[in-house]
Amino acid sequence: MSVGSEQRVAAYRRDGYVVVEGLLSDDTIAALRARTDAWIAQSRDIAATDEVFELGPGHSAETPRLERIKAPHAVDPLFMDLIRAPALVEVMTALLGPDIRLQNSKLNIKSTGGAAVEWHQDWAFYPHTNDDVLAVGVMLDDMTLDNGPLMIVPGSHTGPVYDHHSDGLFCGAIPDDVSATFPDRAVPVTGRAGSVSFHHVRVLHGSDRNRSGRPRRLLLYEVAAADALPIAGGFGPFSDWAELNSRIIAGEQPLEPRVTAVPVRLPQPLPPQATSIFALQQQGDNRLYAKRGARET
Ligand SMILES: O=C(O)CCC(=O)C(=O)O
Repeated sequence: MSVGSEQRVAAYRRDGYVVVEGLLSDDTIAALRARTDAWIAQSRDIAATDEVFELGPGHSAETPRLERIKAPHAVDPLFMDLIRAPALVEVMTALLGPDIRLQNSKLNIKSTGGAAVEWHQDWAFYPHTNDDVLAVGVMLDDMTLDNGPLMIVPGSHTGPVYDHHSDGLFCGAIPDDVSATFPDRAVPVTGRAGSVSFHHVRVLHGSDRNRSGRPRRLLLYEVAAADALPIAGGFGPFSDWAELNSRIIAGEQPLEPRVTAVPVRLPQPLPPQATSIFALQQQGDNRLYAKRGARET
């Protein structure tokens, strides 16, 4: 079966996600892990979240709690080269068409005990002119049931776009009374390191805390059909044609955006700390995982 096979495309259209086991080689994963370990070591000298490093609660030089590297593709060419790797491009073009563009990337580091990510749709953070947009998730570690794997509600990408606000501010998480039904309908996205998931921008997802003794590092790329242009969000409406084109992964950037009847709600207004999904979610009250976890411990 080719990596961009018809069965995989059909599964993605039906479920809103698909996982390709063993897509990347052990050598590739080893290189990505080595770079990640170097960033974790570097974070010992950093006291506050900045443009690249997102630090978690309790971070210190002795016990680094680096939660995220922001936009690793812009920091190290290894990460830009990876998203252009033929095996990844074959799947992405099968799912999105021949012209595709990288929107952003992030490396989520969920160490032992690392926090949950509350239920959300990526679309709430970065709506586009059409929803041919997905997240590529490169598993740098085995994603297992106990280390806080991505949880996805299959088929939810064709359903409603939910409110992600709390007390009138964008918090990047769905209210608990709505998300309470999601855990029972969700499936875990597990796989060996080197496996890669592809999830639709509107699919409902979240992930629990890491209850294992092993790290769970997930490298995420936000990728769009090139005719989908951002309306709002971190990488909002573009201002520089050359910069936009520099992120083309395959094909070319068309001059005509494709505008479809997609539901859009702006990720605004923002709370005081809007440095990442982690910071946003902590400031709101939409925290199903955190509240359930607190009851269990
Ligand atoms: O790292 C995770 O478990 C999920 C992250 C996620 O959904 C996001 O960063 O948008």
